[in-house]
Amino acid sequence: MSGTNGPRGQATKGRRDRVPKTYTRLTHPLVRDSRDEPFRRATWEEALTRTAEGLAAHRGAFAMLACARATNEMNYVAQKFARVVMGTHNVDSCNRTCHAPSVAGLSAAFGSGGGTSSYEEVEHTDLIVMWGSNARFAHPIFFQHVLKGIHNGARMYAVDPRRTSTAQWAESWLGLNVGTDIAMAHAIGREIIHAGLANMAFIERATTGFDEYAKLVEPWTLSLAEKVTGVPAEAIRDLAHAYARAERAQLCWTLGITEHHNGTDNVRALINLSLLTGHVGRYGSGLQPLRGQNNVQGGGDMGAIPNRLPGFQDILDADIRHRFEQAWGTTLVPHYGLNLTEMFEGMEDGTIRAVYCIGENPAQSEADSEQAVRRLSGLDFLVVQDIFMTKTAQLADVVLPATAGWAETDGTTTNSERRVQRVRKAVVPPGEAREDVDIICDVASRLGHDWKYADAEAVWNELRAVSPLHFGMTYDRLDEHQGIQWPCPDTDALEPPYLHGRLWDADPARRGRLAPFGLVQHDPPVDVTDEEYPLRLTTGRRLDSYNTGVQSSGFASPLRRGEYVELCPEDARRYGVEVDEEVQVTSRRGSVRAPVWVDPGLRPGLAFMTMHFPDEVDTNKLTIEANCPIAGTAEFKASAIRIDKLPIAAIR
Ligand SMILES: Nc1nc2c(c(=O)[nH]1)N[C@H]1C(S)=C(S)[C@@H](COP(=O)(O)OP(=O)(O)OC[C@H]3O[C@@H](n4cnc5c(=O)[nH]c(N)nc54)[C@H](O)[C@@H]3O)O[C@H]1N2
Ligand SMILES: Nc1nc2c(c(=O)[nH]1)N[C@H]1C(S)=C(S)[C@@H](COP(=O)(O)OP(=O)(O)OC[C@H]3O[C@@H](n4cnc5c(=O)[nH]c(N)nc54)[C@H](O)[C@@H]3O)O[C@H]1N2
Ligand SMILES: [Mo]
Repeated sequence: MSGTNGPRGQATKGRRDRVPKTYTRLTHPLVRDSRDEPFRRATWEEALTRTAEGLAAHRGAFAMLACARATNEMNYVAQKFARVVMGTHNVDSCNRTCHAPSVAGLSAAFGSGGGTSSYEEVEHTDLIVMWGSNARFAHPIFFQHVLKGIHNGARMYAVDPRRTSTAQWAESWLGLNVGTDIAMAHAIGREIIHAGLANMAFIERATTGFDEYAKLVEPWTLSLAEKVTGVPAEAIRDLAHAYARAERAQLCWTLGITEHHNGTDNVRALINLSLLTGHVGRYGSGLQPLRGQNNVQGGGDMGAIPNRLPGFQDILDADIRHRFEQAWGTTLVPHYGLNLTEMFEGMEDGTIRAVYCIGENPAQSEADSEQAVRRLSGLDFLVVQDIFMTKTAQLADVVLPATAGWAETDGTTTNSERRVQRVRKAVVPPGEAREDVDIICDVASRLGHDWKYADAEAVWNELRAVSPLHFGMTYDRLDEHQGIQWPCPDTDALEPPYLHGRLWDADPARRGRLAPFGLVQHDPPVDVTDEEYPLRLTTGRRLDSYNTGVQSSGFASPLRRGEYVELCPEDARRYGVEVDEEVQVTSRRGSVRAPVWVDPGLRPGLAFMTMHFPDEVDTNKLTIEANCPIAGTAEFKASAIRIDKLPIAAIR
C-alpha cells in the first residue's frame, strides 16, 4: 500500500489493498496521428492547428461539451463557438445527467428553470423536506443552512430509500422503494385535499388544472401508497399534514428525483405539492433543486445547452434569435440542437463525427459506460480540453491542458440559489496550461473568427448586453454585494431573493402566466428486478469523493475507503457474504467485481454503489441508459443486479 491513498481504520483491516488511481495535472498539449499510437508532446501551435483542422473537416457533424466546473465566461465563449464558428446548437454538459429534469419541470410550471428560493430562507422556514437528496454529503455548505434552520426550530423530513447521513438529522425518515416518488407525492396531494388543507385561495389565484389534478390523485389512497412505496400510511399522512399546515416550507430535491427515466415527471409531482399549498413565491416557502456542480447553473444560464441562448432565451423565438444574430454577426439555425444523450446516439448513427469535450469525463460518467467508450472511440475526431488526463482524454486525438476554473482563472460562477459570484486567479497554473477562454478563442481564430477579449470582464460585459437576466450585474456590483442573484435586469436595483412572488399579486394583470399542475403518472423503473437480477441497485455519492474521482483521487484521506457494493445486514447474511469480501456484481449490461460493505441504513433488496472509483470498479458498466424523454437524463438511480460469491480460487 502506498501509505497515502489506502483505506484506513478498523473496519477495513486485513482486506486486500485497493489504492485509487491518482491523476496528475496536464502540463502540455498532446497529439497523435492515429489512435493506435501513443500521445506525443506537441507545441500549442501544432495542437491548436490540428484541432482547427479536425473540427473544420466535420462542420455538419459536430458536438461540444462544456464544463460545469469552469466559469460563466468560459461557458459563454464555448456556446458561442458551437453556434457561431460551427453553426450548431449541439452544445451541452453534465447538467443533462443531473438536473435537466428540474429545469424542464420548473420551466413547465413557472416559465423559468431556476430554483425558487435562496439559501438563507432555509434558516427562516418552519419545515424542510429533503426529498431524494443527501445534502449532508453532497451539499455540505447548503446543509449548514439546513442545520441553522433546525436550530431555529424548523422540522425536517427526509424521503430517501436509504437512511442517509442527511436522513439521520430528520424528525421523520420516509424510506420509500426506489422509483416510487410519484406514488408518494400523489398520496400526499390527495391527503391534503381530503383533509381540507389545500390552499384554495392560492390555487384559484395562481394555478390552472386543479380539478384534473384532484381527479388524477384520487386513486392514491394512503393504503395504496403504502403498498407501492413501502412507507407506512401514517408516516405519509404525517408528512402531508406537516407540509400543508406549515406556515413556511422548503421542498428540496436532487438526484433521487431527477435521475430516473421519468425524472421530469417526478419533479412535476413535487412542484404540484407546492401549488396545492401555496409554498412558493414567498419568503421562506419555495422549491430548491440543489444543483450539482459549482457552476452547472451558470453553464445553462450562459447558453451551454442545446435549447437556450444565453440568459435562458428560447432559440425558437425569432425576435430573440434576431437579437443574437445582430450581436454576433451571424445567422443561427432556427431549431434546437442535440442534448448530451442525443449526441451519444448521434455517434452511433453517424450524425456526430467530431466532438470538442471541455472538462467532462463521459467515458466514465455516462450510464452504460462500455457503450459510451465504444461510441467515443468510433469518432473521426475527438479533442479533449481538461486539467487532468482522464479516461475520455485517453481516447482523444488532441489533448489541450487548461487552467482550473477554480483558483487559477478570473471570472464568475453561479450557484444553486442563482447567485453570481466572482472567482479569482490565486495560484499559478502548472506548466503550459492555458485558460479555457483563451484556448477556445485561439481555435476560433484559426477557423476565421477573431474574438478579442482583454479579460474575463470583457466577456462578461458582452454577455450582459445580450442577457436581461444578468444586465444589472457589473463586476463592481458583484463585488459590492458579494454576489447577486438573477434576475438582475437593472444596474441600480436588486430583486427579492425568491422567484415568482408575482403569483401572489392581487392584480391579475401583474400575476402573469399561471402555474399549471403537472398531470403525471406513477411509472416504475425500466430495469425490472426478477429472479435472475433480484437486487435494486441505486448509485450516488459519498462525502469524501467527487464524481468520477478525477479531481478527488489524488489526495490522501482517512475517510476514503474505495468502492464497495453496500448491502443491508439481512441481505449480507442471506448471500453469506462479509464486509470486505469481493463479489461479482452483474446487471443486464455488464459485470464488475467489488468488495462488500454492510450498511444498516439500507433496506432488504436494496444495494448501493458510488461512481467515484471507476478505474478500480466501473459502476457505470452496470447502469442503464433509460432516459427521461423530456430531459434526456438517464436512470442512474435504478438498475437491477445480482451478486455472486467468487469461487475460492478467485479470492486472493
Ligand atoms: N461529496 C460530493 N459532493 C457532490 C458530488 C460528489 O461527487 N461528491 N457531486 C455533485 C453533483 S454533480 C451532484 S449532481 C450532486 C448530487 O447530490 P445528491 O443528489 O444529493 O447525491 P446522490 O448521492 O447522487 O443521490 C441523492 C440520494 O438519492 C437517493 N435516491 C436514490 N433513488 C431514489 C429514489 O428513487 N427516490 C428518492 N426519493 N431518492 C432516491 C439516494 O439514496 C441518495 O441518498 O452532488 C454534488 N456534490
Ligand atoms: N452511476 C452514476 N453515474 C453518474 C451519476 C450518478 O449519480 N451515478 N451522476 C451523474 C452526474 S449528476 C454528473 S454531474 C456526472 C458528472 O460527470 P462528468 O462531468 O463527466 O465527471 P467529472 O468527474 O465531474 O468530470 C469533470 C472533469 O472536468 C475537469 N475540470 C475541472 N475543472 C475544469 C476547468 O476549469 N476546465 C477544464 N477544461 N476542465 C476542468 C476535471 O478534470 C474532470 O475531468 O456524472 C453522472 N454519472
Ligand atoms: Mo451532477
